[in-house]
Formats: sequence, C-alpha cells, structure tokens
Amino acid sequence: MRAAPTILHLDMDAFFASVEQASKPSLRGKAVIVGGLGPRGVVATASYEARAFGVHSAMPMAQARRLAPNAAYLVPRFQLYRTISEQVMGLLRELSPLVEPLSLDEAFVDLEVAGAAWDETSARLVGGGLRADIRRVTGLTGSVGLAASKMLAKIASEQAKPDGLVVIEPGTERALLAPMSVRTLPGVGPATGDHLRRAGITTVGEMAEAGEDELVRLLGKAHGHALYAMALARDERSVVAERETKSVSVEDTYDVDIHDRVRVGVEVQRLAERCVRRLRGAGLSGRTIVLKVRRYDFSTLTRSETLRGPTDDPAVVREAAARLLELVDTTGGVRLLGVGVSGLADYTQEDLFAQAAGEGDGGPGLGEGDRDGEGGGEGAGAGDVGGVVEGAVGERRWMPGRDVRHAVYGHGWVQGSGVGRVTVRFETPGSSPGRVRTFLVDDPELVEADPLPLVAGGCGGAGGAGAVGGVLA
Ligand code: TTP
Ligand code: MG
Ligand code: MG
Repeated sequence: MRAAPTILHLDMDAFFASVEQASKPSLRGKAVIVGGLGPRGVVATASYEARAFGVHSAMPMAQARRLAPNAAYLVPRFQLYRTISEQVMGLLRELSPLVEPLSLDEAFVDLEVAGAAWDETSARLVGGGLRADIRRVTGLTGSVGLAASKMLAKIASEQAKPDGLVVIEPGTERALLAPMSVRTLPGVGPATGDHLRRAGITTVGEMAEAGEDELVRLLGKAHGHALYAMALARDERSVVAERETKSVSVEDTYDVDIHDRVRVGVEVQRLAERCVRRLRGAGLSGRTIVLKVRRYDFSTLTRSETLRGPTDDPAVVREAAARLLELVDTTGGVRLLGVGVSGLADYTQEDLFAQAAGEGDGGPGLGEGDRDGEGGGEGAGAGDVGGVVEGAVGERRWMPGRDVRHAVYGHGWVQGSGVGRVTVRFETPGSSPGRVRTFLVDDPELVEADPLPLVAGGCGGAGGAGAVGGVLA
C-alpha cells in the first residue's frame, strides 16, 4: 500500500436534494425530499434538514410523509443531475487521468499517478481546491476523503459529511477501523453482517482478532480471506478509469444452500431492490432483467426477460425477477442468486414523462396537494406539494418540482396541483425566494420549461438547452 494519502474519494452532499435547493431559493435550508411520488414511490434522497426527521434514501414515500409532513416533495430531474455530474467528473479529470466514477455523485481519483499530490500536505491542498472548484462551478458542496487506499478514502469522505474534508494518515488506519461496525467494510452487507454478529463479531477490531482461519470458516474461503485483509486495512485495489457500463448486477453467495422456496423468492426480491438502487445510483435504466441461479451442484443458469422500454422501477424489476424465478427448478438447494439489468439507457425526457404519468395513475386522491389561492406568505414555502392532476382526458399533468414558464411571470416550478389547478412558484437559482401563483391546469400561458443553470454564466442547463434569458429577478 502506498505511503501517502493520495487516493481521493469525492461524494456530493445530498446530491439530488441539494440540486433542488440550489434551483429553488425558497427551499434552501428546508426539508426537501426527492423521489417517486406515486403510491409505490420510494425516497431517492432527502436534504440534511429532512434527515433530521429520520427520512432517508430507499424509505417508502408514505413513511416519509408521515415523518416529515411539511417537507417539499419533488420528482427527480435526472437530466439536470446528469449535467451537473458531468461538470463534477470533468473537474476530477483535470486532476488525474485515473478517475473511477461509482455513481452520478461519487468517484475515486488517484492523485499520485499524474503527480497531482505526493504527500499529505499536497493531497490536502488538492482536496481543498477541488471542493472550492465544485462550489464555484456547480454551486454545490461535496465531501472529500483522502487516504492511502480506496476503502479508507471512502470511509474518510463519509466522516467528512456534509461539506468537509478528512484525511486518514497512513499508519493510523487499523486503530481507526477497530471500533467501527463490520458493515463499514466493503463486501459486508446485511446478510454477512448478521452472520458475523451471530458469531459474536460486531466490530472490525473483533474481525481482525478472530483471525483469518475463523473468518474463512464462517464466510467461506474467498470472502473470509478478502474480508480479513480489509479488517487489517489492507486494501490494494487500484483506481480503475471509467469503463463503459454494460450491465448492472448484484449477487449473493450463501454459506448454506437455501432449500426453502419462499426464502429463495425473498432473496430474489431483495437482490432486485439492491440492483435497482445501484442502477439509479448510476443514473441509468435498463430493458433486460436477468436472473442468475447457481444450484447446489454448481450448475449455473441464467434466465432473462426484455421489457418494452427501459425501467428503473423497483416494482417492475422485482416482478420480472419473480417471473423468471418461476422458470427455474431450485429443488436440491441454491448456492448463489443474482439479479441484473442490461440493455442500459440514460434517462430521456420521454421516460420521465411516462414514469410521471404512471405514477399518477391510481396515485394520490384528487385534490391532494391542492392549494387554493396564493401561498406566497407561507414561511416554509414547501407546504402541500405532491399530488398529480387526474382530471379530464387530455388534461396536462404537472409534477411537483418540474420547471415551467409563464408568459407573464417567467420561469418557475410546479409546487403542487389538484382539482384542475396548478400552483407555481416563480423563482430562479439567482433570484430571491419567489411568489406562488395558482392557475388552471390548462392555462395556455403556462408551458413546460428546461431547467436553468445553477450558477449564473454556467453551462449547466440540462439537455443542452441552457438558460432561456430574461427571468432572473
Ligand atoms: P448518495 O451519495 O448515496 O446520497 P446523497 O448524495 O443524497 O447524500 P450524502 O450526502 O449522504 O452522500 O446518493 C447520490 C444520489 O443517488 C442521491 O442524491 C439520490 C440517488 N439515490 C437514489 O436514487 N436511491 C438510493 O437509494 C440512493 C442511496 C441514492
Ligand atoms: Mg452523495
Ligand atoms: Mg454517492
């Protein structure tokens, strides 16, 4: 392992929610929750203000609404997140050719390879400069971890959150890891974590003490060996520059073959959920769902199903995986299960509208989120957003959070809609918090618009459309 903390890990703070707060001045400092707003929707992320209520990623939206009823609930604007992600990744590539993106908001950078940093002092300078550049170019904050390995750099950025920088000095890694939960280590998921806990091992220090033989006995040869090295802070994985992702998949090997068909079904559902989380984390969707099953005798088979269009809907992937499982004989036991999605696509505007429309069907009752009259005086500025217009055939749907333009009032965003009305808050990234006005949903003066760049003069408009001028108050 190298002697200097020259592996950098960057992760943007509350990424989707921070973009929404930067776009919408009235939401700054407020609880903001981004995700699917339909009946089966889940939270993509929550602003730090919303996390104080216990809301977090992957939580069912209905539960979030109970915990934080006054938060702003918004649908994601992937196109804009992707544009900002590209700006951030561009800044990382200015530091080094070795940049390994892990998702839209996260990447490893090897600072040593291009001579950007060689010791702690130079690494700190680069990390601090990067954070300043990210703020200047995107208006957002990201947290930076610096260490001598990928594992520790990622732990460091987690410790730095939000809006910070942490360096783990080489030589201090083991002492730092010792009291941490085994779940901190890459490769220790809930199942392995439970397994270790039943053996009385809950911290990394206890893992190291247990010794390699014991871990191999508990977890199998490959896994036990690898995790023992991680527990000793030995992580030699190098930063691998971006490759084109062909598929996203997750799999689990079971220490004891699973015979119970119900349990196999539950595991497949769990893997489908995890796979979708990873897919969404990378800002992707995909058309082909793949199920992989390795049986007790090591025979391995895959079954796949191709959908009409790309999806990143956990329910759709779960259902497809369940159908595929029906095609597989699992008597005799299962050693490994995997769920993958291939045929990857970037989100397109069309997908999002299709998704939004789908979420409206059978969604919140008519009138939810309706707000009569103007709500400009309300402190939180984030009251009853949510709700989808479900009026007459052909009526337009206005999803909370989407950009709109009004012929008279300019650029704004949909705050809520229902019973034939839509409320719009007129503000832009550079303006002060704006006023809310209510219109009929079919008001001809109101049209959908592209997002505006977060930073004046930036090139951040999504879809290459950029800013349409003349709306900055
Ligand atoms: P994260 O980096 O995991 O989370 P975050 O940036 O929102 O917050 P933190 O400050 O803790 O890093 O994920 C990046 C984005 O990916 C997140 O803003 C939304 C999306 N995402 C999902 O859509 N679903 C998920 O389950 C997770 C974890 C993230
Ligand atoms: Mg993040
Ligand atoms: Mg992340």
